[in-house]
Amino acid sequence: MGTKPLDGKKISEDRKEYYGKLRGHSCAPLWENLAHLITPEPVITAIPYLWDYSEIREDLLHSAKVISAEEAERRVLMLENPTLEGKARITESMYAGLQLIMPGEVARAHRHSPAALRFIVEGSGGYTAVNGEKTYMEPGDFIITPSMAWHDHGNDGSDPVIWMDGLDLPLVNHIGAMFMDHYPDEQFPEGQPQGDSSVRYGNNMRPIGEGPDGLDSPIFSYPYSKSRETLEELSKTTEWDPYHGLKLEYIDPTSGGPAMSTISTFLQLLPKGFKTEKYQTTENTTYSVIEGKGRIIVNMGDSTKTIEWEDRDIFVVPCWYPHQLEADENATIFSFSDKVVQTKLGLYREHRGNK
Ligand code: 1HN
Repeated sequence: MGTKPLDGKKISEDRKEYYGKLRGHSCAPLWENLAHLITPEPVITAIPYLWDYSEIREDLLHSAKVISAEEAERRVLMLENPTLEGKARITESMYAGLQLIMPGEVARAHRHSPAALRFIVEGSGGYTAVNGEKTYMEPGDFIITPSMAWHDHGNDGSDPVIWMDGLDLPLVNHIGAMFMDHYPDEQFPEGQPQGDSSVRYGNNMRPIGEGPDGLDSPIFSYPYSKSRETLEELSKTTEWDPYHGLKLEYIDPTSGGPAMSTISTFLQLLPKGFKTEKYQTTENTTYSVIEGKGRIIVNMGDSTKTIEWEDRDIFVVPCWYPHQLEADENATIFSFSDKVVQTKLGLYREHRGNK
């Protein structure tokens, strides 16, 4: 913004002087800015990009030599979109990182207003406790830490445990409603027994008097063993969606709505040889590949960008980039996006096929 209009016309001296005076009064002329403030279609800074797990795994493991989980509080490599360096964003609206917890370590209890998800990438014996209810995590499991829920993590196993964190941090940051508390002890006191929330809410029943609150799912662990089996069974009887293959959304079973109130979460199966039709959405999506390999072909305007992915890679497709997914082997992919927020705000759009 400034005194140079977008169409490159020179500004007259009186206008310049007038604009200078306006700045002094904390005002600015809309007519000089309208064309780039309101664009016919999204103008996005973030770019489609892939983090090669085999490359960054080494960097992440090295972090354990540099800092302890105790000192770091959370030993995480943030995945920053190359065009959003220093902004802790993987896309315009979402944060993602890879967290490492070594055998015997504890990541101390805290809580904050941004909501978080964990998607387990590697290792067994890791656990997270949400308000004192502990859940062990296996690769492919999806775990929710709702806004302001106390949480700590640990590793009772013998190998490093690595997961992807996804947070709505940029959205909360933008709004300003940021809060964080540290629990006085390293771990939050043990609460409900392991598996309690799944028993209570995960069997198509619920204790009477306990209804949905419209926020996050009371089930905070969605094990891969179950979700993978669901995909597998459905794949035998369901027709493939030309734009998504077979894509399921994680839901809050008490409301039928999205599992999280600010982050949409999905698990998707693409059979070997499948290529999706061209698809464009305002969602900003981060993908974490669990099994298989293939590529995503993204339309960049004048050119196309092909990004090859395989298991454990993480890649992003920001808002409004037309794209197609292609699988060379049966592939399962987890993804998260801001769709639920956009939908609530009436902003969500998608376009199927060619224009
Ligand atoms: C956080 O609390 C965790 O609890 C992970 O594991 C990543 C990124 C930004 C802010 C807080 C965690 C985070 C985070």
